[in-house]
Amino acid sequence: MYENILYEVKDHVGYLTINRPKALNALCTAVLEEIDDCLDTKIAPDNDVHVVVVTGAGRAFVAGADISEMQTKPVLEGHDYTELGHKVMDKIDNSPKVFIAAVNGFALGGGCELSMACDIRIASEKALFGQPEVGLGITPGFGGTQRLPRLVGKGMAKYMILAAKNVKADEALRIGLVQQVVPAEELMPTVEKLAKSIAAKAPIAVQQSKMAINNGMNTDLRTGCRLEIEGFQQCFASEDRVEGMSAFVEKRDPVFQNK
Ligand code: CO8
Repeated sequence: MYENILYEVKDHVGYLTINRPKALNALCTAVLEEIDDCLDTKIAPDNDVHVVVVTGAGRAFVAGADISEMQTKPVLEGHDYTELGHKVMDKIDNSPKVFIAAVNGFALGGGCELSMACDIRIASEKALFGQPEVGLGITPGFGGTQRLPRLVGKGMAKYMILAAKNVKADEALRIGLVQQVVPAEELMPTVEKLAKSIAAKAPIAVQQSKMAINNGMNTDLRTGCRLEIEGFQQCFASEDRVEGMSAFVEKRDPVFQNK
């Protein structure tokens, strides 16, 4: 039983909600440890869940790392805290499952970083993104200096990080930080529909595509294309590839078995 997060599964989709609304879902150590545990013990071993939605309870997605907690930390403990945050973000980023951030409100600092560790970001019109850390005397510490430029380019990332410029949902869409913006009341239905549509695809094909994109972005084009060939070959050897192509030829919906 968790105190700061909620996790449930509906129709083969996992829903992870950061549930500390009084502190705008700030990521204190306890929250990060609970997310870490949930990723290891509930999400990773569940072969029925291929897509996970991450959102926040109340008016924020996540308003950042917990500033009150950080304020009291000596230097070394602070280092452990940033390691813990990175560990959680890396687990999400490198998971074979697809993570969708349903960004319902403030996504600042560690909140923006949590959304960027996810594969896809869908935002409510009320969402606000930013990396305000330099105003607190720190750099982004959960991957922001690395994931933000990879998503929006170096210039815009520097504008947001060095000048601590927040961007509203429409601007986040324009710069490619989010993939879709919807009215607040449509956020969860939109994300649910997207999650189900991904969950209905061949899991091995979705996983291999995610891995090829992620690993390819960290290498040169030639090596990336080799990674794609390896992933493609694994898919081609799978039963789900036979099912997907047979279903097309037979003009019916495929039934994938994750084999
Ligand atoms: N940490 C702790 N508490 C927070 C945080 C936070 N990040 N954000 C909000 N809260 C708390 C407030 O203190 C307040 O608590 P209380 O009611 O007890 O006073 C409650 O949430 C509601 O907040 P506000 O009253 O401030 O609500 P407003 O609507 O007036 O403002 C804002 C909302 C604009 C989001 C404002 O709360 C704010 O600016 N929050 C801080 C945003 C921020 O700077 N985030 C970045 C944090 S640093 C970070 O994420 C670095 C990550 C890497 C760390 C690595 C460490 C080694």
